[in-house]
Amino acid sequence: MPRFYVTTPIYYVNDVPHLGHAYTTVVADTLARFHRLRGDDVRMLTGTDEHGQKIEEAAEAKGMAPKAFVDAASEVFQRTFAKKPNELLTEPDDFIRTTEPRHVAVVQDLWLRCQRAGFIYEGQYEGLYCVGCEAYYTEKELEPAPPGSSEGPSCPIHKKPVSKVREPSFFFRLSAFQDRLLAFYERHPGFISPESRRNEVMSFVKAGLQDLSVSRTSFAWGIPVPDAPKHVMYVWFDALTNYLSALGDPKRPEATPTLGGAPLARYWPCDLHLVGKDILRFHTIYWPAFLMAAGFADEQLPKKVFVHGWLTINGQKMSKSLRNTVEPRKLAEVFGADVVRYYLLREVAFGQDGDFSHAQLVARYNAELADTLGNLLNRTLGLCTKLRKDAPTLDATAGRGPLEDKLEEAAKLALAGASAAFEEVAPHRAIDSIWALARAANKYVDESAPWAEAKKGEAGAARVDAILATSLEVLRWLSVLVWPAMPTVSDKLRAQLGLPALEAPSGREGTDQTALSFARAFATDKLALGTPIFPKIDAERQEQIFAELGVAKAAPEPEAPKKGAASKEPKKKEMAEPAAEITFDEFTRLDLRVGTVLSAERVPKSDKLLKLMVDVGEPAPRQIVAGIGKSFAPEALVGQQVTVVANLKPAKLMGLESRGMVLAAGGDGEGDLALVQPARGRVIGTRVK
Ligand code: ME8
Repeated sequence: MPRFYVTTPIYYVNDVPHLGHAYTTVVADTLARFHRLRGDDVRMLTGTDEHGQKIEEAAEAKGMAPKAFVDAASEVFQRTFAKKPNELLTEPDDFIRTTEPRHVAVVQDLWLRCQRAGFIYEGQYEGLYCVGCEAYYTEKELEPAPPGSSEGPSCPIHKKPVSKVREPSFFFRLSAFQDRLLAFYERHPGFISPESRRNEVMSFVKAGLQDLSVSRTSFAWGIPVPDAPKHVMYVWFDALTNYLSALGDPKRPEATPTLGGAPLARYWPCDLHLVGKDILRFHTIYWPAFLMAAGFADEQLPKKVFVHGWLTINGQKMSKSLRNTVEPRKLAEVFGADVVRYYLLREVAFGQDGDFSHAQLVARYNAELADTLGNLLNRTLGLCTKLRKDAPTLDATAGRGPLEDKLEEAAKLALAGASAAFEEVAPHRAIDSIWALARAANKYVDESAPWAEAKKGEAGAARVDAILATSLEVLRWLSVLVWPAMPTVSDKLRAQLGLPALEAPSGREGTDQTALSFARAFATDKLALGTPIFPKIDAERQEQIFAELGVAKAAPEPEAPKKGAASKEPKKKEMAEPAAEITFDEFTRLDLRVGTVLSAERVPKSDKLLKLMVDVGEPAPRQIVAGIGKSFAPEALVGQQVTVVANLKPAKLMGLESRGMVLAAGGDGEGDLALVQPARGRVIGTRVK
């Protein structure tokens, strides 16, 4: 039975839910929805991390007892991500809190199993601890104190001096797992994604692992160590176990409660842990080592940890003063939850660092939602009303031609591309594939020109029906494809198409609703052209929205100096030596044009090169060989507008003539290029200057 168990990190309750938390949770929810649509038996888990020194101190600062503090704080996370309906339309199947008895019991049991197997022993800890990270540091990893300062070295993430800790402690024999972890990573190359993170972890483990202090005696807010009441457990031993405790304990089915009648063990091992890059090592080193120590075989370990990058806000590090402008609730109120979800999924190649920019959100909203998907719906339904008002069905069979074949092909490519991308945890590529279809459909309406066929009277009638039925069918496909990312937009699309909302419940196997067949006839008696789903945001409205959110007022925080490898801050590109100055006349010698990609295919034996046919407004399209194949699936480029250097001297690449160049930004990593595109659709051939 196909199953899919996906988790987010459990969030610390000393903070309020912010855009970073929303990011991981929305991606998890979108992937969970995709699997539900496919008919898989899905379970999605999120929750709150409520123990540890950091939380104890936060409660104290508020003058509250820790339990009362975490109850209130967890409730805010539940309202944001779990209770229905919530601001971002996320629907986890469970919300785990680490203060719940069901969690505590499983953590203590896991501890005992590690201890009985000889992997936990008692000793004395002496070292450096950062409360912000709830992590131990070696001298080498810290930032030295400024010369002349009386303070000690600082945490590279929190920039605050670490504390010296000397106390009795239990240790986890992490050093014993170095070889086994490396062998596990070798045998399961997909365990850590993306590849660059896998390499990072492997080098770290190869350099040697030290035993880990896993209990503390200097504070009390934690899970008690069994038979050692003075000790509370290290918060990461406690927190990581949530992924298991929420399911009960598969190693002890007799002690395992049930979920809807089925043993909880049904979802283990976990298919996908989604985490930010800040908590990479905890999930890829400690977590499998704890499980191995407790007797889990390799095939009982989690299948994949996908590590995503860091979001900045309008180019700034996320900070308390900026957060109010990007509170998930406020954004959803202003733009709608679906739009926020779309933007989070679309803007950043999942895995890379990226920026959340309000201006870019509005630009994408207008170009991709209003002008592309919204426009396709409005014009198609408008044409149906205008040209075939009272027809109860439209049949494409008689009037079908090569344009319909091509669009059906594009729909199949989009479905295959989006499905593969969702499976590969690349939601941005899934969206690319889906929007390639929406663009192709708009182009199809332009090219097939049903209004011109209608003018031919009887002679054009079959073509009119074929064009309208085919456009409606593509919209039906789109309503299915967008559901994981934008569930209520899907409902609205379907309501206007006269179709029932999709339902794909969790926790049981269902039919595969993505197994679409391309129907030749469309029932039109229930079509209901409604108000536009995505009304355009003009400059005035944008100004209003920004004022409402306080976007312009958010004062940029000064950049903290970046040192050390483990920085939580995003990398900002150092501007390389600027190129030599040119005059304006020299610049105008560059002929930059807006073009549209008509077709794209991989160049055999190259993973980097794509052969594109690009329409730049000339009588025939141009062949351009572009080195962007690691960043884009060919089908995702079809229909995209690009900026072309049109007067570049032709060159041969792998034996293929290339006439021009497609502009893209980035490119010092694997697959992180972004196309340079006009923010709104432009007429093909428009000069860029
Ligand atoms: O680390 N960009 O909790 P946490 C992208 N309790 N993602 C971000 C982000 C940003 N700027 N800020 C936060 C903890 N996140 C532990 C986890 S798991 C057993 C215990 C997201 O509240 C991202 O997923 O600090 C990151 O890993 C997580 O929030 C950290 O949340």
